[in-house]
Amino acid sequence: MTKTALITGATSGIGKATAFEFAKHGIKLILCGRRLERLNTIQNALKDLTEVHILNFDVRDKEATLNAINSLPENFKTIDILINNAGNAHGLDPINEGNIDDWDAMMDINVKGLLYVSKAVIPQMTERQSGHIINIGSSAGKEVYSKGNVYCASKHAVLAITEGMRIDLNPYGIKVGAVNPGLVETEFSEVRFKGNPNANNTYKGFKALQAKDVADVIYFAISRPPHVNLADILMFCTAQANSTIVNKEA
Ligand code: NDP
Ligand code: 8X3
Repeated sequence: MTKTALITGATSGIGKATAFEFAKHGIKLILCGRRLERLNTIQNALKDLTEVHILNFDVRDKEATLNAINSLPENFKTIDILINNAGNAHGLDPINEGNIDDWDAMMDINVKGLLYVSKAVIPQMTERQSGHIINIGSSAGKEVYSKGNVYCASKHAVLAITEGMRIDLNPYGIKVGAVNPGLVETEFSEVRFKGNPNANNTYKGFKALQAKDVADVIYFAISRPPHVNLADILMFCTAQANSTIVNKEA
């Protein structure tokens, strides 16, 4: 039977690559993000592979999130797979110099936004006693690094929420897991360093993970047999050993 996946943060990076990977396998898609033009372009690019419905909302907006997901058309109402991917880092500052707006953005989007989307989707999964939720965490959710403070906290929270979901949704047969990448070359650094022309230096001197590499792993996770759940995947590019050790060319 054709499955339907809802992907947040589908306008860019990991979410967009996951949409393309899922479409190749004929999975019906509900693609979410704030940049409507991009959603339209992606919907158009995928329309020959699968059915695509777009939802244009900001995950920080509780009402908009619940309304968008609750008002899906009949043929997209049953969500089998939820990929909670929307998120970013904002800033890289020592805690004593951190910007409160950056802190709000990370906690509101990465943590509360993920909860709002999950709140809109989980009841139908518990009712059907089936479903699969993958939360995109980070190596930053496993290990705190210098100046990572609040971003790391938000991703530690994603991991705690993932574990909590897996425990609470266990009686309903719902699969819950996290995919936690290290450095992935996406728009992530542009957002983190807001307009700084050196933002992309983050990925210079080594081959970082590409969005498609992460999408491949997400597809692998959702395509396992019914009795198999990949609970927690940590993935790095070969050049990266942990959050602080990256083997870069001189
Ligand atoms: P991108 O910046 O390329 O993509 C981020 C996506 O999140 C965009 O589609 C953006 O859509 C969406 N998004 C951001 N804020 C909001 C919001 N308020 N409401 C709705 N959607 C929002 O980054 P990545 O693809 O790299 O990031 C995806 C996830 O992967 C994030 O959770 C990130 O923390 C995580 N991650 C990234 C790593 C990396 O090194 N790149 C490593 C580990 C984890 P739009 O702006 O259109 O709303
Ligand atoms: C993104 C990876 O190392 O920039 O979550 O925090 S890192």
